[in-house]
Amino acid sequence: MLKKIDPTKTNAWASLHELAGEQAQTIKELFKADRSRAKQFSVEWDGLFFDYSKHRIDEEIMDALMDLAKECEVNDGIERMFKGEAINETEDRAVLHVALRNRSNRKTLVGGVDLMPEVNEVLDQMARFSTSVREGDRLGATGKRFKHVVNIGIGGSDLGPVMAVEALKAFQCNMRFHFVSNVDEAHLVETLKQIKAEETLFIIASKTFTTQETMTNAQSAREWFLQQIEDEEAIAKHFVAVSTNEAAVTAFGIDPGNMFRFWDWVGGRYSLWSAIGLPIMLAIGDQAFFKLLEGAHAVDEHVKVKGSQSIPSIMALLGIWYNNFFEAESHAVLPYSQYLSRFPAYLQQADMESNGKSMTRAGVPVRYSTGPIVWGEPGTNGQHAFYQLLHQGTKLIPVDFIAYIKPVHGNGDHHQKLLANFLAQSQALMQGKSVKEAEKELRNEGLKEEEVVKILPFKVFEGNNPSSSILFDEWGAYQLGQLIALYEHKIFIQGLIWNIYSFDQWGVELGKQLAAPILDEMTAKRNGSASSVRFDGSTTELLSRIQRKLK
Ligand code: G6Q
Repeated sequence: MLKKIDPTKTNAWASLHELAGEQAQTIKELFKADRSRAKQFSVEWDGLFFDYSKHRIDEEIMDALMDLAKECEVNDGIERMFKGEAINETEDRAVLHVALRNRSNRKTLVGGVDLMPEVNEVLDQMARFSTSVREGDRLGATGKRFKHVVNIGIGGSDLGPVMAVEALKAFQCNMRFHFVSNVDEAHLVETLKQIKAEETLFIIASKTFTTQETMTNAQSAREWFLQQIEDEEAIAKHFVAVSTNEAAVTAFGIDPGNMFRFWDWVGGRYSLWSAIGLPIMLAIGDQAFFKLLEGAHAVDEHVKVKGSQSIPSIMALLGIWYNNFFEAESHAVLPYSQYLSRFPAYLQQADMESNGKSMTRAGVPVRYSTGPIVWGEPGTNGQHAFYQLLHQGTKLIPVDFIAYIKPVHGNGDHHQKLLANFLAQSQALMQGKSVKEAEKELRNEGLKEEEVVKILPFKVFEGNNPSSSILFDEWGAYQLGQLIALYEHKIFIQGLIWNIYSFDQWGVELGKQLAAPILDEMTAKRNGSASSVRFDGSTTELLSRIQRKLK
């Protein structure tokens, strides 16, 4: 069980409050005062460079943040997770996505049973399957090779694979990958327009195999398929399932032999390392998929050894510094890579579903701010849009910039420009532009005195906006594994300090229940039955309008 420590009762919390109040020097001034700052506040590790020198921190503040981690017993929490304790207490489950990428194959015990043989067995099954599809040994019902893979799943059974397939597109085979998640028919219909049934492999991905959206899309896809290929037996060749629920998979009509298992100790949003990652393996091949696991495993080992001193822990503590001592409400993640265009959306779920909690582990409401609003878009696109608010808005928004040094493609010119922008933005956010600098610029432009006076206030940038830079030497599956795992551990460590449970998601479960009575009501009305449920006035009004218009 995780310890239940109120972070606000620690000595470090009180010190941090004082330090935040006393802070007089800007980041720019801190750089001027200390030439070794960039070296002191950066970590070079396993082909990546984590620069956190552009933050409102000094040695004393970092020491106090580390003390906070110590007083909240972060290392103890990390150890309990790796040991397979049921740290997801509200669901009485262990949290072992780390076992899925345990490339050392060291024993990982739950209830005295080693999980690794089962994990490896499923990985082997995935590898055999993906190789046979990629190499054309496994064909569709009419003897054609698969050209399309359609993954039907939502939330944790969608966002990870979507993000990773996009992130590693440069290394993909020539099949096309589609992801259908929304129950809005448009998502499925527009996908089906692009494919031919006889060339398509459907993956129905659902941990529970009961999720409304996924089951609805899966049924419709099945019906569509049978309209194209009028042969029930062809289903076995074109539909596979990824789930923990064998009974429901069988009931749906998928042969258990075409099912890839995972386990209840894998949370949905932490499941891309499991069979949920099957589309990723199909896209990049089993060897590259194993590299992805290796990258994440390397971070796991780093966290195990370094604990609260690890990179994810530093990321977590910096987040807490702004979230709890400067009232920052959000956190921007800005990858300078088109391949990472879905990374912020993926992270939104990973972070906000994990740490969007207001109850402590002791079951009493928190009295402090927990998980931030996570958002972002790739650079440089964002620069031409919302960066205005980062530079001159009224909100404090810490930023993570992400990039890799070696270009994936040959044209160095594009990449140089991309990296120049990556560097320029973090620099500008920190330095800002003083009145003096802005005035000099305007005068150099040859503006008249009265124009300078008029326009000057709008040209000033306060600066002192904090950011981290995560810079990889190169880009590939290994690095993506590292990147995701860095954030996973960051999220966990923040949850440990905030004294919340990061691995349940009752808010999401609520969403799964809410629509049911309304849908029942709609069906009842369509069948001419009397209303059975009383809704609030607004819902009743909206519902009857929908029904009137649908008649
Ligand atoms: C993830 C959440 C949630 C879940 C989806 C899909 O951590 O629990 O996003 O992944 O609701 O659930 P199924 O995989 O059971 O369909």
